[in-house]
Amino acid sequence: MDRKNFESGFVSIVGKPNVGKSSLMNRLVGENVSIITSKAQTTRHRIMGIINGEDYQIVYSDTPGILEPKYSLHEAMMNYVKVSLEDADVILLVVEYGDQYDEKTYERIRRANTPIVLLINKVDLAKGAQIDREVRVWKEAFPEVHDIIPVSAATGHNLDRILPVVQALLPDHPPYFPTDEFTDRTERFFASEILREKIFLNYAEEIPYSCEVGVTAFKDEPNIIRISAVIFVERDSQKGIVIGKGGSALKKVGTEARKDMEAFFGKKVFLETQVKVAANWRKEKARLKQFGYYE
Ligand SMILES: Nc1nc2c(ncn2[C@@H]2O[C@H](COP(=O)(O)OP(=O)(O)OP(=O)(O)O)[C@@H](O)[C@H]2O)c(=O)[nH]1
Ligand SMILES: [Mg+2]
Repeated sequence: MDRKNFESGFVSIVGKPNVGKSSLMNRLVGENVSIITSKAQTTRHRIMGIINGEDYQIVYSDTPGILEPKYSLHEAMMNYVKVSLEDADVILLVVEYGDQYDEKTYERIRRANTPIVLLINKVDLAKGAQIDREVRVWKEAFPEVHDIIPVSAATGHNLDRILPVVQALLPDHPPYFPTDEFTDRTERFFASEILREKIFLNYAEEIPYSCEVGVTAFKDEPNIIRISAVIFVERDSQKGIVIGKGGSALKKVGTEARKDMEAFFGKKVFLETQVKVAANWRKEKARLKQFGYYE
């Protein structure tokens, strides 16, 4: 293949929690690489999603929502954001309809010296004229942005406008990844994320934030994938909540996760789950390292 005119680059999707970064990521990549829930701080990692064209490769990075760190897990999450901003050839800054510019969050993005495409997401919640006004307000508050596109990850509105804008900003570069890959992450990672999504969806208050998932075995056999996972909680009292009366809560979570895993891997899955305590893991660097948050 003639690689002379090949364009390739890193496109980092950043923004505050819950604005729809992962929803956009999945739409742009066309695969469910990132989990999505209505709760803030769903995404904890930098996850790459790759699309390949005839003469280009785009490596999107989904990132955790920008926040003020309160414990070590948050620090690790914000480090993913920092590195993704440093690596970026293009920044896709996502805000949601109704958001306003604030210096504290956006100042360092402004300083990144990288072209910024601002996506105002969730415009399905707005009326026509309101969208135009919102675009004007952002343009005034953030004049450095290269382009502003009002979009909806939910309805698909204007999503086709993103690719040409991003493509025009890609540098000449050979592909970073083999052109048949759509992510940098392993099957084990996706298995653990799918289970974590079901935990976010099924439990209230602190539980989702207190849980981490580790996949201890992933055996890809001819007709079935056998997966063993451990759900770590922070305190003994949380174990009972996660398991539920007679194991009912955990059973529901496990069934929902298994179904999604089967759809994702395109294969029958046997999923076995256990709940263990990893005391205060969110604050313990050594634990976070073990869970894959630090290299
Ligand atoms: N109405 C509407 N809701 C949306 C849209 N895009 C995403 N959402 C919803 O917003 C919520 C958050 O979406 P995510 O994609 O998980 O947001 P995120 O920015 O990745 O969130 P964190 O990972 O927690 O930072 C979910 O309930 C989505 O269904 C949209 O275009 N319109
Ligand atoms: Mg997310």
